[in-house]
Amino acid sequence: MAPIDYNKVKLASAKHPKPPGVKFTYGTAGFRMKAELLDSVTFRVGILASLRSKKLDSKTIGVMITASHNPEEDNGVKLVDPYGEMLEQSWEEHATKLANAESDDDLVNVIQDIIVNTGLDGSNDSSIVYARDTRPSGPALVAAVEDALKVLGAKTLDFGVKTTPELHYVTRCLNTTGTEDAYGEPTEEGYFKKLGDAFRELVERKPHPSALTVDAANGVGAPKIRQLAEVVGEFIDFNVVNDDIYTKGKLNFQCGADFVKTQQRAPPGMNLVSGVRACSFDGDADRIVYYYADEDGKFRLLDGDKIAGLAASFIIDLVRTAGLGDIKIGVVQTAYANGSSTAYLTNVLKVPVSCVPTGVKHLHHEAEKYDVGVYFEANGHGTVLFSSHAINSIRSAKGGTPEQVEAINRLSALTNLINQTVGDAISDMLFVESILTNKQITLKQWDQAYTDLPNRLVKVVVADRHIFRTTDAERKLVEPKGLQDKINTIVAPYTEGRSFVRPSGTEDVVRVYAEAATRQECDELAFKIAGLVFDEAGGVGERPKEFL
Ligand code: G16
Repeated sequence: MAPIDYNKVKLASAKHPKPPGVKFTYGTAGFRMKAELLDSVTFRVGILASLRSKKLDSKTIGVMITASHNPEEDNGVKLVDPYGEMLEQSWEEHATKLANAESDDDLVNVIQDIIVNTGLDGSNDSSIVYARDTRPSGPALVAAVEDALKVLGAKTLDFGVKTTPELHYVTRCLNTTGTEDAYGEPTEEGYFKKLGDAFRELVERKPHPSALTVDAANGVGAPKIRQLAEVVGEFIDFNVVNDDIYTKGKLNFQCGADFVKTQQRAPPGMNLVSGVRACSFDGDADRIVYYYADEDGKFRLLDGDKIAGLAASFIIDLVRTAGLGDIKIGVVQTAYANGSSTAYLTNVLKVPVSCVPTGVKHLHHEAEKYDVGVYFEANGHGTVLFSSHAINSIRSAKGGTPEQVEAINRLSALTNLINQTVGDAISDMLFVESILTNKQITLKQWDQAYTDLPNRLVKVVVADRHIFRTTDAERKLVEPKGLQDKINTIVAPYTEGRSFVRPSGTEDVVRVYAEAATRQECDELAFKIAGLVFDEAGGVGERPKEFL
């Protein structure tokens, strides 16, 4: 216990000056921008992490340095709360104020304001665990965080180069060890052992599927999947591609989940012929999408919506078979969810579906409202949450028949297999593989649950994306004024047409989504709306082109 020495804070801060004229915002997943602009931000996020820990009775807070799916030259930093969830939203404002303090004196003033406004005791101890992905800019940004933690006397654990979900996992483990909510061993070995044991329980004694090609986006997922293979290798063969984490410029370049989802094709160089089973991670391995080629060699995507449908239908069946009818299951999506997926969940699986704004932080909290909350963004980011009621019901259930006992055991294994802190490509991959193995179905059979409406996601660069404001879970624009009416007029004639526009919280672009009954209508609609945004809201550079 020691009070904060503000002179030392100022001296340390002077080594991490804020670049003048830059405005930082804590966006969809923390601060994210060109790495060269982030030194002061990461230093200050280190300060915020320590303050957050002090506020929460010295619980361990996680700091992750990553820009996930963004290009390699970007980086980012975000905080993880004690149970592995994203930073509580009310603290995002503190983060933004700290990051934008112009001088060292201003920084001290903001720290003091946070202390007063949150009622925290600045002399409390603090404890921080931090990790980074494989970006070349990572070590210098870690050093900036460490400078802040040192000056505030925080207890620290350097978790090294890890996937983002591993950092979320270990944060929760560190805070629950020795309690009845203990989540696992707070080590990487503990993480792989937990997943490996649960996967073994779900798939042993079943015929194994053919090898899985994993595109690791030339990111941290590549070495991690090799570690995973050491614990589950007897049940599944991985063929890892795009695993070059050393050559500059390769991270997320023409590969990875975001490329595959937005381009709707396999990464160049992957030999995706009929019969190959493939999936892609993103740069920090918190997203996953699956795909295959049909008999005609046509690319078929199984995105986050398809994973949500597969997961929900499997869990619904297990809960029913186990006789645990009081467990209420729900699915959470965003506006990007394909219209066909929402119709499938609602009309076929008959589960309640909620729609929330983009960002795991929004989906996670909505999913907590169910006993079993399945949440997935179409981009492949998602997980399943089991409430304590659900976990207690599963653990205490005995089952009267062998089928019931088996269903209960599988549900129990799922609660260990699924990383309930955040979307996790490795855990989600094992989850999907265990469902496919249990059902003994192919990717094509999984795909047949419903047919996606053709859809298109376009990025439009504008002078200031902050002029865009949305409502209704981002499905409608409020500002720029009048733009939504024009969008409505363009969409109206399209069969099953839908389109919305929202500012990205991770990239300096505006995103345009469109779907319609046919590929031609969809592409035409996306082109028209993207052009409208470009023309009416300060488009920069080249006007969006037609899709040929
Ligand atoms: C992050 C968030 C996701 C979000 C994505 C894109 O993903 O964690 O929830 O869908 O950004 O957000 P936006 O459209 O606002 O740029 P990741 O994988 O980059 O961390």
